Amino acid sequence: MSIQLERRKAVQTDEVAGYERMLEIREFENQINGLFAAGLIRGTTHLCLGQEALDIALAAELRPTDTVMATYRGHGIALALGLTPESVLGEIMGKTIGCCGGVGGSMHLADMTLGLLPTSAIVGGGIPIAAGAGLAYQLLGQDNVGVAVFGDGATNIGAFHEGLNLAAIWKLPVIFICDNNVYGEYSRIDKTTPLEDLHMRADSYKMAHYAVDGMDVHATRKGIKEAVDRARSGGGPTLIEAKTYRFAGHSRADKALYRPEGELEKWMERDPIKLTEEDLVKRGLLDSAKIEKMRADMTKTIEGVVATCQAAPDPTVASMFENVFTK
Ligand SMILES: Cc1ncc(C[n+]2csc(CCOP(=O)(O)OP(=O)(O)O)c2C)c(N)n1
Ligand SMILES: [Mg+2]
Repeated sequence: MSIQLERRKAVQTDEVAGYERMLEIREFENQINGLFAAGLIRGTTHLCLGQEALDIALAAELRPTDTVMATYRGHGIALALGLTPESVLGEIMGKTIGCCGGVGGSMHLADMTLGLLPTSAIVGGGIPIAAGAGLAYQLLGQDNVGVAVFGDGATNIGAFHEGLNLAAIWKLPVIFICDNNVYGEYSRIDKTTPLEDLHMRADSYKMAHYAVDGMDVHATRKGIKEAVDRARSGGGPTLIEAKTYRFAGHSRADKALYRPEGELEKWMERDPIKLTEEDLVKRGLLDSAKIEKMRADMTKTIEGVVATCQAAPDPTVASMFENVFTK
């Protein structure tokens, strides 16, 4: 079994491994901040800090044969699904060891063996693509599912409504997951969208829909499982709204000064990593000494990944034209 599939299996079979992956995502994103400031990452980058529970829940409930379309805020999803930190950071730093050979960058992460189509910067763009994957599975008679993960802002895009309508009328095996992290770029949701519970929009397509607590890995897994079971058994699509919060700004150096005072602190009381630790300790699966060691080990591991990626070769200019066509 490849290392990627082993990593995927770990989060599906072991809750402590799931917690460890959340730490990996957190540490990874914290390092990216510093690398960006040091000029070692070109272009831009969007951190998923605060959204680790959703990433792990997805990876735990989906099979590698399902298809996932995610957004530019996709580092955590890629790591959770099983891509190695070297292949994700290598891609972000534009190195040949990256999952797309270093020519894609932070917003274009992919691994077809794990079902991750290239992540995309086009807001809402993944929604019709996931519906298309669902249509393919329906026509082929396979019980795989197409999944689109997108932000709250994407629910105001035409592709959201077209994708949901098509999936509903053809009862496609698709799961639409909206990570409602309260902000779309630099705008608070209440400035752009006239309703709070975005999952209600699925009502107009007669589609199953509900919200889940996106800070709680168990609640999110339960919601995704229900949708997966419905899709695999021919029951059609579901819109899930995961209520989360973006701990960082929109991208790179954005300090998010537009946030009301105290809002971040209030959400950080329900930091998904903290909630998971409390749960695992309560159930006797971890204790504070083990947690401290896991955190320290993860910091070292990711520092090692950074060193590996810094030392890795840059792609040639010619490699830009290499994977453009397929036979
Ligand atoms: C089709 C399209 N329109 C506009 C943009 C510019 N844009 C980039 S991110 C963003 C906000 C999206 O909000 P949300 O879906 O909540 O994502 P988040 O910022 O939470 O990641 C916009 C409008 C884009 N990338 N694609
Ligand atoms: Mg958002």
